[in-house]
Amino acid sequence: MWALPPALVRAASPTSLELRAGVFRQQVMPKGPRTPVWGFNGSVPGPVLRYRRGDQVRMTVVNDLPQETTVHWHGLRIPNAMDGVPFVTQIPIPRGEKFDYAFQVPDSGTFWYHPHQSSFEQVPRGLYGALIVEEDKPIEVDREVLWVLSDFKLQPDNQHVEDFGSVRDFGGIGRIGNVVTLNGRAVGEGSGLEVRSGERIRLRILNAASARIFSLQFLGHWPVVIAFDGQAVEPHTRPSSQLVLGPGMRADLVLDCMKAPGERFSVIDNWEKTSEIAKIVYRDEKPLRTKPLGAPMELEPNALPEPDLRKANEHYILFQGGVVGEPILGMVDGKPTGIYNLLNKHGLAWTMNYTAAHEHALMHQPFLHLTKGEHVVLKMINDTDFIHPMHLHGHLFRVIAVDGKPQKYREWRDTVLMAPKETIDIAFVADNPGEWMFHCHILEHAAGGMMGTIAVE
Ligand SMILES: [Cu+2]
Repeated sequence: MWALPPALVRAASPTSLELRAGVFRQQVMPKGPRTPVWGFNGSVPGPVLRYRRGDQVRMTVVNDLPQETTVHWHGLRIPNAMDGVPFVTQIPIPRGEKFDYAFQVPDSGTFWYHPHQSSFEQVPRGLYGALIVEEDKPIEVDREVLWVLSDFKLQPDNQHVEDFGSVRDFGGIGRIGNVVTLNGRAVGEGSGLEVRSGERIRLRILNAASARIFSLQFLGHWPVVIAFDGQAVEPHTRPSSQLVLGPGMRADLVLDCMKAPGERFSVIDNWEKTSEIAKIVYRDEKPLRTKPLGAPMELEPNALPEPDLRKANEHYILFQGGVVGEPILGMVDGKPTGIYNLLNKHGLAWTMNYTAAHEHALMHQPFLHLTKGEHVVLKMINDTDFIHPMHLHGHLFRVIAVDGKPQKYREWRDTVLMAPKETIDIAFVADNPGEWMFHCHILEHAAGGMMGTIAVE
């Protein structure tokens, strides 16, 4: 479990760094052979990149993979040319070559990085890592812990099931692994969070899975959510203390460990069936304090442009498709195509505003044109029978309403879960010029057509 004493929690990564995407073996399962994985700098997850707000960062990505790649800096509001989207913001990095990313880190928070090229294969093979930007004045905690959650789909010999990119995953619920991982290792006996009674932990959680949704519950504890997707939210506990994280989403929690020395509690995921993700193990040690630390939990918010709903323009996005539900008709490469041909001829299953995007054919045909500085309400209408974590690049948005019902926290996010048949209103100011991806972060859905670009010009 990656825990650092507070003194070491200050920014630690060099602002100039080489990130090498390569192939190697890692002991994922407690027993049996190591698993051949793809990862950054020889580990899954890749190195934790840790900066301060305003740092000027330079990252040389070296591609030692058997295919081309890019790196996307998920949640960071950076210039379009650095966004790492193949054929939209850059030519993918060929095998054996490198690309320099350089940008200033604009916001504090918990972010991450991963390829945007063939992400349905490259991410679930292990190419992902956390990128943390410290607040100027961090809240007071005893220590920080990072949990990167994901999964692998492994055979009994610990090798991958080599069915990346199957049409069944594209049109269904995505590639769900049979091995849940925490910081790159299968969850199980070793997944213990050792704590001292009385201590306050800031727990940063990232869901880096390609398709799996987590609904976490900390038995015996009531963690307080202080940020979603890196952005400060009014500190609050979730109903029944359930924290739902779709692919790509992050949460920062404050965990006051107020149970007695020697006690143990499970952290469970009960999204579909209940399973244990980790154990909170209290050391047999004199409590650090007997009442929770009284320090404030509010994070200093980032200076995000506030959308004015009175002058915002409304735009609509209709999502259709999937292998369950109404048959659909969509446009592929400018031609109307029925669901049968969508799937069987093109390997596509989803449409946004009646268009199914080919990964390499979507460039320069944005489905929405916004004027720089425009205040926007996007009404997302999910006409499918599936849940989708929708992710916008280059901007943060406020979640305003769900099925017309105003939201209590109106939280800032870069990825929002859209339940089947649900309508979600998000609002933002389109202030970052360029062509920005807007796509489902179930990476098989994105590859299956559920993506497009929004032009800000
Ligand atoms: Cu989706």
